[in-house]
Amino acid sequence: MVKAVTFLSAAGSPENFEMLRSFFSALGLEQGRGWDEPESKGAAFLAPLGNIEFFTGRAPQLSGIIVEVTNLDAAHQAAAAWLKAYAPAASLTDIEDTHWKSRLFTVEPVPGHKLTFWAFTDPLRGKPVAIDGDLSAAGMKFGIVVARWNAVITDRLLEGALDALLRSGARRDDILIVRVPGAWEIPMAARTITDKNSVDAIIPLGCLIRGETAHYEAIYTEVARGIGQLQQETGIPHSFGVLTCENLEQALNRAGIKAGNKGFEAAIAAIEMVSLNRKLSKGGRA
Ligand code: DLZ
Repeated sequence: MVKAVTFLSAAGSPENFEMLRSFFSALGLEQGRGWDEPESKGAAFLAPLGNIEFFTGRAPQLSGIIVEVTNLDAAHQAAAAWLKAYAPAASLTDIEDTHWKSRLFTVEPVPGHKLTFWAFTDPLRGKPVAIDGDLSAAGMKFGIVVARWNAVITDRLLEGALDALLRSGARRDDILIVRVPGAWEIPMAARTITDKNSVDAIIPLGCLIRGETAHYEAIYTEVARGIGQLQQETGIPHSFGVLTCENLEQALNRAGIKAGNKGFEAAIAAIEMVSLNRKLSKGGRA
């Protein structure tokens, strides 16, 4: 059956032929098998997809060879660079919007060889590619486990987490806050909460400072492993709001001074994962 559709175009002269070959190569089109015979020469360029389209009604403002691209701005830049180097007098339009949710530009690298490059403004045309969790915490229950060690930092993480939950619609009564001595104790408390209380997610908050913690690596590895394992075993989302820092300054920066508040971020991640889990357990509808 049909194998390929070929658009044949007479270059007009050997100079034009070379110019067109150079232009299409510059635009990144893959070269196909051309020919070189005594009486004629041909250069082929391949596109991954070809269409034959018919229409009635309003014309879609396209002229010459029509090339759909994935990145119109990059194609425009490549065309402009080529024209500047080889054909400064050739015409290149600005990128403009069309009436069919696309953008396009036209270029005539060689007189009589007009090309229209275009791309959809929304290449997915409204179809979501991924299922995302929403950021509404209404109707969700959370357990926050916060370490007392380095409280000057962990109190700020707690403030950030509560801010995120309450601003996203959680009720204060639906947030259980548990304090533990240090980061080491977080997984154990988290396990008891998930066993004995009905929560939708756990938000662990702690702060380990390398310079002040002789067995930093040992504590950190075990806390991270414990929280990860709990998440896998219980199927309840556990975010990770345990800071691991070189010094107090770095910790302060991550607790709201400069680089955001990791408690806030951990709470948002928990909300998103609860929402995502709910969607996935209902069959994955976005
Ligand atoms: C012992 C200790 C040290 C040295 N440093 C920290 C730390 O930086 N952050 C933290 O959350 N906890 C620390 N801890 C306490 C341990 O996590 C644990 O609470 C104690 O060893 C008691 O089991």
